[in-house]
Amino acid sequence: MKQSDFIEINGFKHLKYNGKTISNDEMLKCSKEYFELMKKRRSIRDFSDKEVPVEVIENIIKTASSAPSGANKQPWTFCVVANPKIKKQIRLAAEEEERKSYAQRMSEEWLDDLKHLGTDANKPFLETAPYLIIVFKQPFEYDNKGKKHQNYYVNESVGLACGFLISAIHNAGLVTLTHTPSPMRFLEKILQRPDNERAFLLLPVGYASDNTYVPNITKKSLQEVMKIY
Ligand code: IYR
Repeated sequence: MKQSDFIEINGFKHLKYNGKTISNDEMLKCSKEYFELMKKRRSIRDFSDKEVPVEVIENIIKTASSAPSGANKQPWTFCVVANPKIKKQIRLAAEEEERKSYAQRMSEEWLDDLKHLGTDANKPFLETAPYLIIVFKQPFEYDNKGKKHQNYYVNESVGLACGFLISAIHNAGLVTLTHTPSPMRFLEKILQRPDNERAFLLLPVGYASDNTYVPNITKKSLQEVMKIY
């Protein structure tokens, strides 16, 4: 980096933005290709136990952690679980909560809305998938003097990081599922997270098992989701 690539604005060092500009034709091609890639993503519930190199998981998490966040606080932690004993503990605790949810906590309408997905309280993927990524949000953090500081737009920020995470998983040729056992406090206990962290989302990561079928669902049309003013 040359000295001239930096300037000072409002007393803070700024770096010359080096984004490349591409032609409209290239833009069209790239945007179409990315759409073609992403529209093949599906939530997978049947996992193979085939191993995944941990470096791939590291790259995926580096991608997720490059997401924008309120005041660039990056209020997240990605816990990666490969240990079969911890996966089993998580499965047992998640299934206990899910049994209560399916039996008592979820409304008739909610259960009806889920019927076509074929979900239930059994979560074998929590043990079969080679990795579980548990995303924690940090509503506040401590500085090195132990003083508490609030973070900003925490749900938005961590939601964005999870979007990046899911697209990176798909781009690597792997599959995942956004699993939301509720309530999720058991994850904080099992993984012994500090008191400024709350479980946000659990994503098993790996390969789909052979001969996996997925629900025949469609996405809303562009006309339904995009309004031009
Ligand atoms: N968290 C439960 C139920 C569930 C809820 C929604 I909204 C889904 O899209 C799918 C499942 C579970 O993981 O089974």
